[in-house]
Amino acid sequence: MTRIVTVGAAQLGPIQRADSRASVVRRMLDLLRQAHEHGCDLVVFPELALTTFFPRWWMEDQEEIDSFFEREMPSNETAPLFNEAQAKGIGFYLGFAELERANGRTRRFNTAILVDKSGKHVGKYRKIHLPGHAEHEPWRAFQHLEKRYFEIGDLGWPVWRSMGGLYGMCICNDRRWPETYRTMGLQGVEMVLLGYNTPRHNPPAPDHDRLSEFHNQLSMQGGAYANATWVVGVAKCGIEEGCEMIGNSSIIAPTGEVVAQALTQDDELVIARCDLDLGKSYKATTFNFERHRQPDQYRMIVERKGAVAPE
Ligand code: ING
Repeated sequence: MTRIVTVGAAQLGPIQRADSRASVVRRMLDLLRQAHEHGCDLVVFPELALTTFFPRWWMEDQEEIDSFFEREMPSNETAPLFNEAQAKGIGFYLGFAELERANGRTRRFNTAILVDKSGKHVGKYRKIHLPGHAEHEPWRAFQHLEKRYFEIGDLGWPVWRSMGGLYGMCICNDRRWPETYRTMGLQGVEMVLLGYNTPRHNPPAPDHDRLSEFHNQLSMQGGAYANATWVVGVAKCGIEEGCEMIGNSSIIAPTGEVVAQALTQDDELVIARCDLDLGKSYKATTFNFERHRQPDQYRMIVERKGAVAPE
């Protein structure tokens, strides 16, 4: 019996600073309605899907910074999303800024959760590869202060058995690093879900800007093929507070092929029927990890942080 999951990549257009969470949830509910009409089992929303991409600004007032974070999930504003998804029997991935108060400590993460078709919280992921910088760099057209506003994720990259398959999660910059996918590949992952907010302009390397969509798909296609897994990458995009972010949301098969992609930089549902067994032939041959990998030759990958060239 084939295990087909109909996936909806729910790309979001821009969210301006003044846009309320309620207005964003209304847009997400519309995408959920479309997903239901097309028989989707699972919907993937972007990274930091409830607010504008606030790490683009230097802020010093912690209260102002924390206004972009969620203290509970679901909250009053997001409960309608959880209720509607459960009523429609649709699972979903949701990215948001998490503020955790526990054991007398306040911690802040760039987080994603997976909720199954029954509304059960399957798992949580906290972003590990935080790009950008931690100090104010006024020379930049805009800041990218994820290293300042978030802690490095402390949950690893788990894989969960849910909704008939093996699912993993990551977030944005994680998708550029092969280690992300391989960690999940070594747990047999069949579908990696990820959201991203990717400014087109990268101030330290403007010559890369023209290749933004190419690098976006290249990273995910490489991860999908080398680990025989589906990859669903979903953008929040368009012009947010004057800063363009790329769309190019994509659903990529374990073959490495892009099977569906967004055509706009606005709210857009991209749909594909994904056979979770499509990676099996690769896992049994080309990427039979147990048969072909040589971990004792890979030590440098774990032990060395930065590149060290020979004298
Ligand atoms: N954004 C970007 C990303 O990795 C970036 C940061 C942009 C890195 C352009 C390299 C080039 O897609 C986030 N939020 O990680």
